[in-house]
Amino acid sequence: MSHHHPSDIAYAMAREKYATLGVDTDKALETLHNVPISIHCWQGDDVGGFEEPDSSLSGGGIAVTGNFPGKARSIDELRRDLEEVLNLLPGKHRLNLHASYGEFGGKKTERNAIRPDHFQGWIDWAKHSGVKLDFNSTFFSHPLANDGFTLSHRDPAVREFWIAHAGCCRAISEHMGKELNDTVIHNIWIPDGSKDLTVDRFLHRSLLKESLDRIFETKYDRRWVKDSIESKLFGIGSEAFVTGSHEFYLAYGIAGGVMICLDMGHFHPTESVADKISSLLLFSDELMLHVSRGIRWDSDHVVTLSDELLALMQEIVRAGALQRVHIGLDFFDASINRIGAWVVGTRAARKALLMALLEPIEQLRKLEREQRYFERLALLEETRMMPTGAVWDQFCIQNAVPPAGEYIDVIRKHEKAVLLRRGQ
Ligand code: RNT
Ligand code: ZN
Repeated sequence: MSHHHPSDIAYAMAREKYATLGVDTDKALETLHNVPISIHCWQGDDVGGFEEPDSSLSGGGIAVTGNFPGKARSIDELRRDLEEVLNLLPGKHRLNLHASYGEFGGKKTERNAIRPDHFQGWIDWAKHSGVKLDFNSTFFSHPLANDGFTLSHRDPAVREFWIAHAGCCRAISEHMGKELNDTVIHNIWIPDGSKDLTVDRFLHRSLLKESLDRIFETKYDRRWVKDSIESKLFGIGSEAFVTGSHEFYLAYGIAGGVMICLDMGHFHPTESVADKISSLLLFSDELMLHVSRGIRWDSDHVVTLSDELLALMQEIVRAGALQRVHIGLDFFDASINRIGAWVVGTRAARKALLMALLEPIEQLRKLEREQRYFERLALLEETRMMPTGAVWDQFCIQNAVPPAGEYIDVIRKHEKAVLLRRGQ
């Protein structure tokens, strides 16, 4: 490698500086490259999906705000947008699909009747694009979710419908796994809960437990499918009661051997999701994450390089758990360029991971062991001033994607040429 390009010189200097702290930047970049980030498909069309007739986002504790032009109107447009996104992202990626994103060929297909072939187009696209897949049952935006309850509904017929839906989704996940020779993580999040004081909490939670037991009765080879269950604190319309609370799924997951999914927006605003990692990993083999950014509430803002995000990645790396924690994204913003939102958020997640990998962990552990706490604090402070940016740019260049802020112009041009020409 010739050291003539300014970024090469910057990297050479950064590498030397990190070496003085005992950190090997080349090794960090190699690790960084191999950690997959599962990109959520739903940032591209405001969680609308492509069911017939159009179900779009309604009810169920999720809200998307904004009306920036250029939202993907078809699966074809969504795929092209994703390709644009992938071209601007360094490292390995997965695509996290929702059941409402199947190809139903213009026909109304009930959610308890969806099949693997409705997702064959996505599987082929994934093979072609070199990404692996994850999957989610879709328990919202549906007439049978309008009461605010699905798997924990009082009416057994409603529960049956949703149990069958999850059954279809797990079969689809298995098919995807076999086709891609990989493990698909199938996630369950339900909007179940009540706006106001609920007295029969025990009933709803027993019903949810029963429904989950039924769903997981069917066993799949963990080579192809692993399930995760995602809790929530509250949602719009479920302020007073949420059936699937953290305690519920934590207990269910540990007792039943099902992975927990932690969404960063689904806890009290001052609660540290990062600090849960080292506890959960002692009782569960694996974890799923929905990396998000809440502002005041579960607002699903575009992920940025925040202290919370950095702390989360640090805890994963410090616990040596990169193989056990699956990083997925979950944010949606319709008020800015959606491709830009995807790119900024995904790059931020990987930047945080890089910073965690560049931590002088051996030195920090030594200081801690020796109770030299001032020095530990000082070293942690000084790592903030290290030339991380130069290492990041090197990573982008190695991966043939724009370094630093060079993606901004690419997205601006694409907005003019493609997005602004799309109708609503
Ligand atoms: C909702 C959950 C859930 C959804 C996606 C679309 O609060 O976070 O994960 O955002 O499944
Ligand atoms: Zn989520």
